[in-house]
Amino acid sequence: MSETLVFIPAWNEEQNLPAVLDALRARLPDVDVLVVDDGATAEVSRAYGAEVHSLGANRGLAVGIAAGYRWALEHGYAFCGRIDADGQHPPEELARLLALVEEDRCDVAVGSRFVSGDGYAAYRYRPSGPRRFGTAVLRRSMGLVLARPFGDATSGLYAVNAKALPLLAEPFTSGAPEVEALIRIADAGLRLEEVPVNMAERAGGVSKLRGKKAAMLVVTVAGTLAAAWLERRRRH
Ligand SMILES: Nc1nc2c(ncn2[C@@H]2O[C@H](COP(=O)(O)OP(=O)(O)OP(=O)(O)O)[C@@H](O)[C@H]2O)c(=O)[nH]1
Ligand SMILES: [Mg+2]
Repeated sequence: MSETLVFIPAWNEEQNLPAVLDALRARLPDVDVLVVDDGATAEVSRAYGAEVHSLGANRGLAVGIAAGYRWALEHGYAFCGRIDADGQHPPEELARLLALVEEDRCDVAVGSRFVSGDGYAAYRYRPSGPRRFGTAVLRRSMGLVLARPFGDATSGLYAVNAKALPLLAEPFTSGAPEVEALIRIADAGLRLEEVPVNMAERAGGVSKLRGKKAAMLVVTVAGTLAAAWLERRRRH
């Protein structure tokens, strides 16, 4: 057993998983790999050498994320990474994030398209149209709630150490689990780093985040942030 687990939430990603699992194995040969499967991906995941945690039916991304961290917690891993199954997260970027937590430079490292530095140019990702508005609103409100700037609050590219696992293994109650995760991490006083990374386009299949759903996400995120803010005021 490795001291690091990398998990991949996956729902109907059987076309994309072979390339993702091969690339992950090539760049990070020593980590254990878990696919949190909501359907259609168990067989291909095993064929490409991953462990599979099947949820049996489509339970939603929020459930899949908590299940991945819970697996890492219950199996005693010291470090845990998360990448998407659609090929958007290059394994070399995950490797950079994992190095940060392994070197104890932070407790949680989140890969970000919207911050610059370390040779990553500013404005290398310009969301288009409605997404630009959504990300701007989200960035401002995250800044308020976390009391620090945070550019890419819906990123799913993560590396965390064991201190963060109990927080992230608890079920997420909103439709914006990544935002909820960041709030939990900040509230617990863990060291959080937003790290510039490059991301690719989804390799194939359809995004679960289109049209009405994308608009709903903005509403959901706003609700999650407002709830966190009210909860804080109640406690003070
Ligand atoms: N287990 C599980 N995984 C899911 C579910 N919904 C999405 N995923 C996975 O979560 C990851 C992110 O989903 P995407 O549809 O790519 O969402 P996104 O990256 O925010 O949106 P795009 O930028 O348009 O790709 C992918 O690996 C999906 O397969 C779900 O209901 N259950
Ligand atoms: Mg995606």
